Amino acid sequence: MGLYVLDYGAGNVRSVFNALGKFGFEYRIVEKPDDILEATQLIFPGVGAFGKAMEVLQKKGYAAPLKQYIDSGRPFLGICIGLQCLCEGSEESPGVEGLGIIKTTVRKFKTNASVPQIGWNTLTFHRQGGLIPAPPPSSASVKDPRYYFVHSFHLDVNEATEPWLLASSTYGGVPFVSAVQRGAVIATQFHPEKSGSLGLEIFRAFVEGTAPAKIDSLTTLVDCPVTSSGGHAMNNGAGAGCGGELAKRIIACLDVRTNDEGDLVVTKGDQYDVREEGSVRNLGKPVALAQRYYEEGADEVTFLNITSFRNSPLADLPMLQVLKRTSKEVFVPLTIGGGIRDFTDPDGTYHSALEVAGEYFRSGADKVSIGSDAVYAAEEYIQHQHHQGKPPPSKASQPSSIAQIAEVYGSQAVVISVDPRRVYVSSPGSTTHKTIETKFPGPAGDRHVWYQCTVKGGREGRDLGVYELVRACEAMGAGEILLNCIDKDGTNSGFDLELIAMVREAVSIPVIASSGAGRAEHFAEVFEATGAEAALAAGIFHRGEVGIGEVKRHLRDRGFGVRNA
Ligand code: 1PR
Repeated sequence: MGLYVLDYGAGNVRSVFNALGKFGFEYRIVEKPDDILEATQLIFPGVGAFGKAMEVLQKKGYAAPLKQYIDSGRPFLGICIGLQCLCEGSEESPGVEGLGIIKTTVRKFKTNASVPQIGWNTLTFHRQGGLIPAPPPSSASVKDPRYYFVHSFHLDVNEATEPWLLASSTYGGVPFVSAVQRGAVIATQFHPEKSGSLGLEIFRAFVEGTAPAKIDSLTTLVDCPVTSSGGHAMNNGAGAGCGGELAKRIIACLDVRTNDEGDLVVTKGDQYDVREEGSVRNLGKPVALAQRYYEEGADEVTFLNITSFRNSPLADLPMLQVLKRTSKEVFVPLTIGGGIRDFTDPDGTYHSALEVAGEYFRSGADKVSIGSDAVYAAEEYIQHQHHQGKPPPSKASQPSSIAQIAEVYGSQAVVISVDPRRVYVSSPGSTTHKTIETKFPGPAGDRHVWYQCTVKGGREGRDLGVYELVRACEAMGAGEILLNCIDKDGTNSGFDLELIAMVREAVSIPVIASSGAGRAEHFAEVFEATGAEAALAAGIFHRGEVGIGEVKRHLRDRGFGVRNA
């Protein structure tokens, strides 16, 4: 009896526990197949890969009881993979059978937009009165409500999904199912546990049982084109009434380290130098600051543990505590970076990067960001490419940390944090790295530049260009690029548009522009000039010079879709 949560072992289930905890709801975790049959309410959250999820469900003997539970019509809330598993199969894992409740196959996004879809999208309601409140059609008071999505695969809006369809959205011109409901069986492609207060209300309505019963008697509000073939419906992304544009994301970044007094503080560098008059700059406490940014409307919060390369990350209990405490209060995606790599403890115990990442996910992170280790992995990957046809270099045949983490937690959970600096050259031919012609010549008047990757927080330059790095990381399975720039960091002079445009073109995964934001206009500028999907800032938010709300209002006035403006 009671509310159960099915934790199949991948992704950030802690956020769902935190969302339930916020309302004081009691729940149990499914530990054996009988728990599913005994439940009176069941939540199946999940990110990660379809094949992995189904494999675990089968192995633990959960698949059959789950199907039985859902067929009985008892209250069910599936999230992301918890929706996709209801289908017959997925292009993500050919040959793997799903639960077969919704008679369709989950498909990969085929669009020119960057995949995965990461960010805040709107819903178009096909029925009213379901678990997710549809704004009244004439309401001007509800401003563009948005929910957080992160996925590469989706359910088509087609004849098979139509009987289930509660809401759809559009991404890159492709309409897809964003929520289904049949009686008390509900599932969302988006993550309510990461969709701020709107998302939390979905948990409340589900557990309190206030919404579900009404849905079956409803009429279709909006006709999203339905295809009979199961293929994509035709949609120009604008006129068909199937959702709008993905919002540009504004991310607050907290560089965290221990100061000379031994306290964990948020700091901020000027071109990565975080010391002022000999001491580490202290701009506040990590949890309190993250919570403030959440309340001010940040779409994501990123923590970078900037001295992690010196220590063993698993021993970094304060950082894990920061994540645990933050995720109890902050219901937007949390990224943690710093020290995601293989390492060996002083006592000789070996820990893989996957293990380190797993510890962060279990502590409340939705994504991990890999810096130095991504550079080493890319170097090996490129070297391996050069050796094609010859015996591979020693370690290159082992999967990189990027590949390992992406396989278990999904690409969308792996961010690559890049710390480049400009290197001027007289002509493109004078280096093997990809160069661009710059509008800002170097001190000696050189008009060509390549961007050198660094490791260890910018302390060591490598013989690797950013262009080559990001392409290699995408090929290894990374889901997003966090693109810093040492030359611009802390300068308030605007983003390095040339760097960001180059990287935006190099990869098809989302790019987060970072370093140099000084005014709200800089955000509009970077989105207009480069097409970056998100922009991150630190100093201006910490010092209170520009608020997140101000940035969003400016973007909205300039015609960008934003959340909460
Ligand atoms: O190499 O995997 O252990 O990761 C270390 C991580 O720590 C990397 O993501 C690296 O970027 C970060 N890091 C290391 N040293 C520093 C430092 O500042 N001394 N911080 C550092 C990097 C850069 C940004 C910053 C933006 C925006 N911080 O994320 O927040 O530049 O700043 P602004 O808006 O004030 O201009 P690993």
